[in-house]
Amino acid sequence: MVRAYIGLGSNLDEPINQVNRALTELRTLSESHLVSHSRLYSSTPLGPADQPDFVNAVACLDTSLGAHSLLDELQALELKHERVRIQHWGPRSLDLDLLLYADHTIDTERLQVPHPWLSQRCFVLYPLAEIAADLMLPSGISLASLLPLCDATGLETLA
Ligand code: ROI
Repeated sequence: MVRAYIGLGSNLDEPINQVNRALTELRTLSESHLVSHSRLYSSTPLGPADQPDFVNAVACLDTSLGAHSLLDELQALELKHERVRIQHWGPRSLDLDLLLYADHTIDTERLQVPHPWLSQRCFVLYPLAEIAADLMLPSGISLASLLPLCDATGLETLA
């Protein structure tokens, strides 16, 4: 079993429902067990500002799937949510990002792990810290040391 972390994000078609539904669906992934997930957060968009705020969360999964098989399953879930991506860095109904896959570093055409922007995105780091406060990234940098470097303006927990 490998411990993986998944970032969830949505800002279209009832984002809170999209993320809650995706958390339920993550429980059904094959050869996997959903260990925990963060609360839901609202965050101002990174990228074009003329789009709705996002709802973000992070989930922790133990899985026997290989990283690429896990990616396949995550992309299948995105499709179930009729993922639309109209413009680059624009609004989307559901994003599922494989953030971390144990301490592996993966760099293929389809998949980069750790997620390339992980350490700069407060809407990923804060929910991640909620469920994995002591996490070390494969680079040897601790999650805790990244949090103060990240501007959390516009990030709020949802009740
Ligand atoms: N901005 C926020 N706040 N949250 C996201 O999940 C998110 N996802 C994206 C882009 C468009 C870069 N901006 C985002 O893909």
